[in-house]
Amino acid sequence: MNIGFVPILFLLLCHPLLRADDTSEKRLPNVVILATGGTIAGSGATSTTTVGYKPATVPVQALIDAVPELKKVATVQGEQVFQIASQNMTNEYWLKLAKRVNELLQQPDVDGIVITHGTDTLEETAYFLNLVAKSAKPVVIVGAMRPSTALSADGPINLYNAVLVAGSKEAVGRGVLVCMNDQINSARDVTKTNTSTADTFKSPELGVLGYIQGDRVAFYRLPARRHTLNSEFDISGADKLPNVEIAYGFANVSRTTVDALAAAGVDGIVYAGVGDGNPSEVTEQALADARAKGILIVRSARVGNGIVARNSEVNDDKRDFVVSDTLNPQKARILLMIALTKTKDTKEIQRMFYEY
Ligand code: DAS
Repeated sequence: MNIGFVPILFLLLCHPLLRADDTSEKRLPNVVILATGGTIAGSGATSTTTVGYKPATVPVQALIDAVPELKKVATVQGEQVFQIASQNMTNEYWLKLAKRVNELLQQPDVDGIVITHGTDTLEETAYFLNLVAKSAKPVVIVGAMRPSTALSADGPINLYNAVLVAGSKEAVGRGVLVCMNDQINSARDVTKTNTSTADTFKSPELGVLGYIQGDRVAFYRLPARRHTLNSEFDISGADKLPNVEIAYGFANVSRTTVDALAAAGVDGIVYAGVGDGNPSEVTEQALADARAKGILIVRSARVGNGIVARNSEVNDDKRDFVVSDTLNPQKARILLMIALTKTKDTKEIQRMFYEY
């Protein structure tokens, strides 16, 4: 049951950065930078090496030292949580990062958190934290599309902007945010849309939440779905997460992938269907057979935008499938994984897909 916006509003008004009489107004915000790797921490052989560089080589303090302007806008401290190219992200890394984020968010002297991250799975880490971070304080995820050694490296300005947003009053209560290319996107809607360009992160059709221009943080929208303090999920006691994988749809698809996942004993399968999440007759039967073994099935779509609706060309009621609403397959996988830490009831899980 959605606890609604009013209690959140009350919590926000108690937030140190929002209490006008508080001395916190006079000091710079305290922002912790948690580094995890990626291109933002990458290095190449020459200043024009924008492909063929090595990600995840530059340590967090060097990232901070490369942007002395940070001292103008926040008091920052850095922590190297791990150092990976984010295509190697795992549930274990996610749990480690989420627990450290939540520890820091409970500290009264921490006003916001920035996470430097590879761009390949950045949207997934952002959405995972959007579901499990337990604070209204800003959590901002940032990456780069050019390594730190490149001409016009985008990492330094992205990091500066991310710290600005993480220390801002305006960002309080808006869920986990992704700041790159002067834009502020919500964790739920943002996705990587280009393999190599600096403007790769977009929220197609649903749009950005705001912009950073000069030192101004400007918001124009609030996220519509539940997140952070308004989330029912808690991973504080978890040391592992359910195993959910994705099967991809295409013309002439066979049941091989779905059967292999079922045989591997996954807890859930997200099907990236064609059109509005359609499996072929062959793969629909494979999904039904997997469901009969107790595996949760979510129909998402490879299309990337729009609603995957219940009982459109598949009788989801009869098959006991869940539909992803507008979540793309990689994000539907995260919500199903987190949902399975609480329930296997498909009606409850469908409610979650309509609320988060
Ligand atoms: N391989 C990419 C990653 O670490 C590099 C990047 O774009 O950050 O996600």
